[in-house]
Amino acid sequence: MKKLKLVALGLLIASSYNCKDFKQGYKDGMKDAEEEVNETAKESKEEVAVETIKFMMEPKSESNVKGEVTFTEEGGTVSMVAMLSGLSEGEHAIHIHDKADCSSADGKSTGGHWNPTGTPHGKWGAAEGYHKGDIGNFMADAEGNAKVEFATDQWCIGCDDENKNIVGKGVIVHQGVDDFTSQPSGAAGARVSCAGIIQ
Ligand SMILES: [Cu+2]
Ligand SMILES: [Zn+2]
Repeated sequence: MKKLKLVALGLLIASSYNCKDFKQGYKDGMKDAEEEVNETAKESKEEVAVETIKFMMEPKSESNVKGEVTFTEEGGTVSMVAMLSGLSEGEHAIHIHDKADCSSADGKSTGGHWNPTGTPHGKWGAAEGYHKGDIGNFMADAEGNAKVEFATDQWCIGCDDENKNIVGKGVIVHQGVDDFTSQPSGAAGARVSCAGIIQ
């Protein structure tokens, strides 16, 4: 009888140990599953954070300059790529102007340079100051084509910071070159292509 009791106790201990083991194993499994869910949520959140907007650039001031401009925001940086054709060979200026309104034939409906910080016109990054729209100059090849690339963490697409938000502004390509010193716009000449940044 005593022997039987001992065996029963032994079984009880063994089974409770197994049960605890199983529970621990189950818990670990749950933890893995939770981590997996968190990882998936994180990945999809990052995917949502990439935003791309694209616009056609239309000829202005009786030019043939057209193309498209794309803005992509990822990880706090906005990248701009403009693909242009119909330019004269050589250097031209490109800026972001104050309004998304390309309705006028000369592109002046976009207003002056986008300048939310009230600083002088200048070369991007200059210590003396520069406009948030002062992208600068680029080169067109002998066929009149150009690819303009620019990236900055000082812009955003549709955020609440009006010192950074490019939505509601306009992209202007000029016939001439930005001298980075003439105020308020670098004496870059006629506005030959325009796109409104409208979300
Ligand atoms: Cu301009
Ligand atoms: Zn400027």
